[in-house]
Order: sequence, then C-alpha cells, then structure tokens
Amino acid sequence: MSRLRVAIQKSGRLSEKSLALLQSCGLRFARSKDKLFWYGKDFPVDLLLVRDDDIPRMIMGGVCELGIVGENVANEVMLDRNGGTGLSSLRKLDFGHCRLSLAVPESSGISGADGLDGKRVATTYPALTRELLSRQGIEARIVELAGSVEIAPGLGTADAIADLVSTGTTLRANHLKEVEVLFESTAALYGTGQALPEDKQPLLDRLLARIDGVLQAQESKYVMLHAPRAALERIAEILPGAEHPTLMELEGTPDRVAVHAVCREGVFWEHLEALKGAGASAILVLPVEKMLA
Ligand code: PRT
Ligand code: ZN
Repeated sequence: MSRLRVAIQKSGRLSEKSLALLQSCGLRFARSKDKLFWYGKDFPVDLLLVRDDDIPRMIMGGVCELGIVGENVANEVMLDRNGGTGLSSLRKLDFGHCRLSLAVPESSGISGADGLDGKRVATTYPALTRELLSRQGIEARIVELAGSVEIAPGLGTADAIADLVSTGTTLRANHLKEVEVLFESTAALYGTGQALPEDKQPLLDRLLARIDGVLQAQESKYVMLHAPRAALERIAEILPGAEHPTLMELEGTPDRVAVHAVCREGVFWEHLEALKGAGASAILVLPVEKMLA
C-alpha cells in the first residue's frame, strides 16, 4: 500500500510543535530512538527526522512528499535554486515565528537598509538577504557565515548582520541594535507543488483536510449562552467570527433562547462583557478539539 513521508526537524525549535501538529491529526508513530525514520502506525504516513536545512532539498529530490520547515529556510533554498521548482508552501503554521532583521553595532550610524549600499552584511541567509535588499535597490556585499553571525561586527568582518530575531536578547547581548525587519517568518508545511501519483494524492488530500481541521480548531471556540430573543441581532454582531448560530427554545421562558455558536476568532473577556451587557447570561466558552468542514 502506498505511503507518504513527512520530514520534520529532528531536534530544534520546530521539532516539538511539528510532531504535535501531526499527532493532533491522529497520526501515531512507532518511534525508534536515535533513528531517522518513524513508521506511521494507524495512518500510512511515515516521519523522517532530519536537520531543518535538509528538508527543502529532500522534498525537491523526491525523498519525501512533505516537510515542515521555516519559511526563512525554504525561501533561501528557493532563491538559491532560481525559484526552486518542486517546493511549494501548502499551509502556513502558527509556530516558529521569527523575523530576519538587519542589525548594526549600537554605535553605528546606519539606520536601515538604505545605509548598506556597498557595505558588508554577514548572514546565514545569503540569497534571501541579497534578494530582499536588492528589491530596495541596495547592493550590499554579502558575507556568508555558517553560524554565530552576531559576533561578525565585533570581529570587524561585517558592518551589519541579517539574522533571525525572536526576543532580541541575542542582539542586545552582542551590543547590536535592530534597524529593519526584512522578512517575517513562520514554520510552514511544504510539498512539491505538483500533483502526486494517483495512489498518493488521496492520502495527501486526507492529511491536508485533517491539518486544516486542526488549524481551524486551534483558532475556534464553541460559545453557549442564554439571551433574550430581542437581543439576538446585537449578540450575533458581538460573537467574533460566528457563522449561523444555533437557536434553541428554553423550556418555560418563550422570550429567552439558548444560542450555540462556533467562533472562528479569539473570544476574549471583552467579548463576554459585551455579550452580558447585551443581555446574555450563562455564557460558556469551550475549546474545539477537532473540526471537519
Ligand atoms: O540542527 P538544525 O539545523 O535542525 O537546527 P538549527 O539550529 O538550524 O535551527 P533552530 O532549531 O535554531 O531553528 C529552526 C527554525 O526555527 C529556524 O529556521 C526559524 O524558522 C525558527 N526560529 C524561530 C528561529 C528563531 N525563532 C530564533 N530565534 N531560529 C533561530 N533563532 C536564533 C537566531 O538565529 C539567533 O541566534 O535565535 C537567536 C535569536 O533569538 P533571540 O530570542 O535572542 O532574538
Ligand atoms: Zn539548521
């Protein structure tokens, strides 16, 4: 029987959440410690555990059909390969958030990309940095480094860096200031962008539908409340992202109804207070575990 392979990062910032996403889709694996291959038990999808940098090329080379990797890494490979056919983002995921930013020594007078023409910019993302700068008409001298980019200005090998930032702690510890965000990145699910062979495509479609269900459920809440019939219109306006709420009669009180709704946006205390203000009572907000449209 045909199977799919998904590559995820073996150990790093994306590992845990990549695995958790697949597990939320009902995938279970026979884990083999230290091995790179986990066999999918209930659903014919196997895991490859590798370095994140290898994932785009594994998809392009046909080693696996899918992979979860940062957009920063995937875009670097695509640009390096002149547009990189055989790699395409299928779903943006809500983890691995970071930004590729320009940073300069605290004492530097450079205040953004426009001060970098002809200057040396150290980065582990040479193709992406060159592309993003040249879109602004800036031609910098890219100094490609394998790691520890943040120490390059102090060593005198670069005037600026283009590096990933999340909290900014690393920059501060190295007396660098962030002067411009070049690229916002999250983790994403990548595939080849082409239709798979007939035996595999239905499997991919099923997996994508489950992933969509998980992503939607993460954002959604199930809200239940009691409300006067007269306030229904106002209440429907307040419920964030709710489509077609369900109305139910409340035994013995014909002017009050129970409202149930799936809200596809965050439900905050402010919403609950506004609902109460509009006449709602007995308001309950429940997490949604699974969803299939
Ligand atoms: O071993 P392997 O090659 O698989 O792992 P890796 O060390 O290359 O990658 P890893 O696990 O560090 O990062 C994997 C992915 O996580 C990256 O490609 C990004 O898409 C995403 N990500 C999110 C980050 C960060 N946040 C991040 N802060 N990747 C790296 N960093 C680094 C950054 O390079 C800098 O050194 O963290 C430092 C800055 O962090 P702050 O919080 O001090 O600003
Ligand atoms: Zn890496």
